[in-house]
Amino acid sequence: MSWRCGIIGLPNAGKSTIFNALTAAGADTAIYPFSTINPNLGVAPVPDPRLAALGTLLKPEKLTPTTIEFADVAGLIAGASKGEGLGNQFLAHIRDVDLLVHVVRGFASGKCPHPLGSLDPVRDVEVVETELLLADLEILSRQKLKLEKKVKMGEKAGAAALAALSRVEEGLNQGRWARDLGLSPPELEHLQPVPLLTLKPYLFVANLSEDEFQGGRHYKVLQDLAATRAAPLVPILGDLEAELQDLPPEERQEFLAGLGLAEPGIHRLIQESYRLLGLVTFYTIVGTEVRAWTVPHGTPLPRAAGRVHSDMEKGFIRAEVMNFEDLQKLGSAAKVKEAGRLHVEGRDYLVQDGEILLFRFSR
Ligand SMILES: Nc1nc2c(ncn2[C@@H]2O[C@H](COP(=O)(O)OP(=O)(O)OP(=O)(O)O)[C@@H](O)[C@H]2O)c(=O)[nH]1
Ligand SMILES: [Mg+2]
Repeated sequence: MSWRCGIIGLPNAGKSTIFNALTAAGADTAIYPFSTINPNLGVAPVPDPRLAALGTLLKPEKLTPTTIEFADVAGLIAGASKGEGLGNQFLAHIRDVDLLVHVVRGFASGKCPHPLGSLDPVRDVEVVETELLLADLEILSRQKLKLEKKVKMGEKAGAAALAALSRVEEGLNQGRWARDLGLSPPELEHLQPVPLLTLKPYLFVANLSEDEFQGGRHYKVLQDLAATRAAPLVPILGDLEAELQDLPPEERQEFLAGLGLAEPGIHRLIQESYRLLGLVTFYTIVGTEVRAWTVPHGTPLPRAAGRVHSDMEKGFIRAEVMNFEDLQKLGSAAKVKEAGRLHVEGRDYLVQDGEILLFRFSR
């Protein structure tokens, strides 16, 4: 199982540029709109100070971070939900992502004109959000028609589903997103067959010029807007961060320090995405490799073992569990055990963020 974040926004907002900064995939970027047509897919390593500390402590031959996927799709414009631009394709490509990353342009550029003629992040956000909302209304109305037919034919279960869909439709018509309607678990169950965009976790990226980043007007306005959506906003210096990928790792830090930054904005973007998706990290130390893995919050041990290998899930017996802080403080697994801080857990135990797991299983 992997998690995919969809990068959305107007044409020329810098989506592919940020995708490249995240994944080093080298997707095409261009000064003209709709330079991306087919989605670019790539994985980004999840920045993890704990994994780095385990590397320093244990000196393994191999240190493998966990990853998260990003999809960079075509830009969307007003009317996309009715097929304008690359509308329908665009919408099909983001139906199956787990989280929406909305890139908003906060840089002026003579060589790359804004598709709407001026820099105005609030207008830009509204254009994109309106299309998401209209696209959801469209898909809801189609699903409702199907259900209404079933109810007429006497299918009782359809009525409750229809009520859930109508509630979302009503909310959307008032401009309220599905994710903000406080839907109950049974309602969410009924919405399963309808991949609503406005139900997905959501965050903003402000793609800024250096001037804007140092406290510009457009950046401030975007911060206020994101607060009204209760969505995180991550500032990124898109073109500079994409260039960072071409530098050797040791020079990247220097480059960032020159800009007064402790770490790249894309790190925060990945971490925020991870948090919004409700994911946790556990670690394995096997032979000469220390490796980080991702599971959703509340995952029982056998399923976590299955991330590593399906045989380990099938034959799961138990796991030895330590937490990162204990290992860091005490210096070795043997010392953690000696101090009585290593515990043995069975199949009902739920993995906690930052645990180091040793699985015991039968073949
Ligand atoms: N000055 C400046 N230019 C940028 C920045 N980010 C991207 N650009 C430039 O803006 C242009 C468009 O960037 P892309 O990444 O191709 O934009 P996109 O959102 O993927 O565009 P479409 O795929 O056409 O929808 C390119 O020429 C980039 O070099 C930035 O932060 N500052
Ligand atoms: Mg693009």
